[in-house]
Formats: sequence, structure tokens, C-alpha cells
Amino acid sequence: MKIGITCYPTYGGSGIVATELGLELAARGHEIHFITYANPIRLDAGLPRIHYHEVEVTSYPLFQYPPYCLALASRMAEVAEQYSLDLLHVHYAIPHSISALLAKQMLASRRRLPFITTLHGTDITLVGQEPSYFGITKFSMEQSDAITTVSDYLRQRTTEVFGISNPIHAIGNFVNTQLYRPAPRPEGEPRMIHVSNFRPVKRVLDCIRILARVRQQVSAHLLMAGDGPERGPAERLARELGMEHDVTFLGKQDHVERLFPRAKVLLMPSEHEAFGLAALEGMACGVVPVATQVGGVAELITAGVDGFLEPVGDIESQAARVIQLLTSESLFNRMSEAARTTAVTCFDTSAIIPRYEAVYEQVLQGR
Ligand code: GMT
Repeated sequence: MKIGITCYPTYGGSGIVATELGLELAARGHEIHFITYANPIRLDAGLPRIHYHEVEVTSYPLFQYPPYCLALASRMAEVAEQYSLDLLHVHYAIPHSISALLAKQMLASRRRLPFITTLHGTDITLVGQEPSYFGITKFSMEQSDAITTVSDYLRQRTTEVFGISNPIHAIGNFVNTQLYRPAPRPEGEPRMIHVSNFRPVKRVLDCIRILARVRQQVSAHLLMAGDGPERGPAERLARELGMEHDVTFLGKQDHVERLFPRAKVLLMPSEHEAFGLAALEGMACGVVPVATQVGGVAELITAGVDGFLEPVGDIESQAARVIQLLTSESLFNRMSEAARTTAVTCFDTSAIIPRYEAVYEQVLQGR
């Protein structure tokens, strides 16, 4: 198949899933065309069957807001026609599914161009519910030829909040478990890791507070990978608590598969999480997640078996789980193995990618 993929190309789970999906589909023989405003992260140039088409947004003094949505629609239609794309697959509803709908309509007199919308989380749980976006988000979903969500939780929320009757396919995030795998951990202080885009929804400051509580009982170091609005406040809090040497802020990282295996525990204290891709990637590397009981996370983590789920903002209980893992080698080994097993058996690319291919087939057959 010839597939056009659009996503936010910067750091964030939806862009990562879209990019990795494109790479995996290309490896399976499909021709993939990324249509985005910048080269997607984790996309190395020069791979077979992978093409990248930049969306250029021309400005004009009259435009207070350059119309990205329209520039994207035009580029989608142009690429679809030039490369005879079979379908478009857009990640994150706003505004990508509206652009896809426009592109479809632009070509309607000449050819069919179905589009699939994958909902990732805040496009439904936060942004899509803003009054200024609600109606158009609902409309774009109703017009999609297929909708997928990254968890069953998000599927239910979408139906409840938007009241749409279109069938929705819940397809979890995936990980390449050949690439993301355990490796010998370096000697010295045990490490915890947090990986995110440092937005308020991730409750990054909780990681610092958890570290402070853990260090009252056991020595530990925290690796903070990523960047975003909460990085400054997190660095400040670490300094205020006298822990600037106990936390390393690594900034944006392209190869987290090399970082995860250095840590024993992953902290994911999020306020919301439709799935929790960072936890899955960590689990594939044998890192045990201590996460919050929110959204679709329980579809990934079985509490007490391959990770822990605690209440949002409960620093004491999250720190207690970390302390348990860092003080009992047998508990850590058992849960680390279980985490890897979950990633391999339930969320490996080989299990998940065919589910997207099946949706594409259905859409192409006009079902
Ligand atoms: O925050 C978002 O909704 C956007 C998205 C992103 O780009 O970071 O994150 C979501 O998509 C990931 C990939 O499908 C999921 O694993 C994350 O759980 C989800 N984030 C949230 O729901 C907060």
C-alpha cells in the first residue's frame, strides 16, 4: 500500500508512534510518505520506501495566524495525487483530520482518498473538549473513514464525550523489542528514569519530590530525559532541595533505547495518560514502572506484577514502591522480567502493526 502519514513531528508520544509505525510499515514493504512541517523525530533519512514531504506555511502580513491547516490539506492532496496514495493516516485529531478531510474532498471528483484518524490522548481528553474545538473535532471524527485509539479507555472516553457512533478500533502502542531490550546496568548508585515532553500533564515535579523521599532511605540517582515547560521548575526544585547532583537533566534524546537499560525504575506520575508509551519502552528494557492509576495505563501495567500503579500526586506511595524495588533484588528481578515479558508478548511490533494493516484493508474495501 501507499500510505501518507501526518503527525506532530516534534517530541511527543503521538509523533513517535506515527513515525515508528511508518518505519515498521516500510520494513513490511509498504511505501510511506510522511507529510509534516518538519522531519519527524526518530526518522533517519535514506531508508528504503520512506519519503518525506515538508509542509511549507507561507506567511503574509494580513495573516495574524498562518493557515497551517490549509497548507497541510493542499500538500496532502498534492502528494496523494503525485504518488497515487491509497490512503492517509493522521495522528492527533486537531487539526490533522480536518486537513485530511479537505484533501479528500479536493480529490473527490477524480479519485477516492480515504483517511484514518488515530486519537492519542489530549486531542480528546483536553484540547478537543475546549468549546472552540469540540464541534470540529467531533465532525472530523465522524467524517473519518476509520478511527483508532491507543487504548480501550480512550475509545470509551471518545464515545462518551463526543457521542459519536462510528466504530472505533482500540490499538495499543507498540515497541520494537529487538531494539528496546535489557542490557547490563552500570555499577554504582541505582538509577530511576523519567522520559516525557515535560508538559504539566506529566507532573514532572513529582519525580523530584519522589527522589527526595526515596533518598531519605536509599541512595538513588534520577535521569530526566526530554524537555518542555516544566523543565525549568523541575531544575529549580532539585536545587532548592539540595539535590542538583542527584538528578541529571539530559534534554531531548533521540535514542532512548540506549538510556532505559541504565535504569531500574521508571517514574511516570502523570495526571492523565491515554496509554503510556514511555512506560512500555522502559518495560521492554526491563525497567519497572512506578506509574499512576490513570486513563489507559492499567491496560499496559498489571499492578504488583510488572509495575506499580498509585494515586496521582501521592508522593509517599510512589516513593514507597521505588524503595521496595531498590531494596529487594528478588522483587526487582521478578518484576523486571515480567515487564519485559508483557512488552514482548502483548505489545511487540509484530503483534500490533498487523492490526493497523487490517484497518487499512477494511477502509480500502470501503467497509
Ligand atoms: O499528550 C497527548 O495527548 C499527545 C501524545 C503525545 O504526542 O505526547 O501523547 C499521547 O500519546 C501517546 C502515544 O499514543 C500515549 O502513549 C500517551 O499516553 C498520550 N498522552 C496522554 O494521554 C497525556
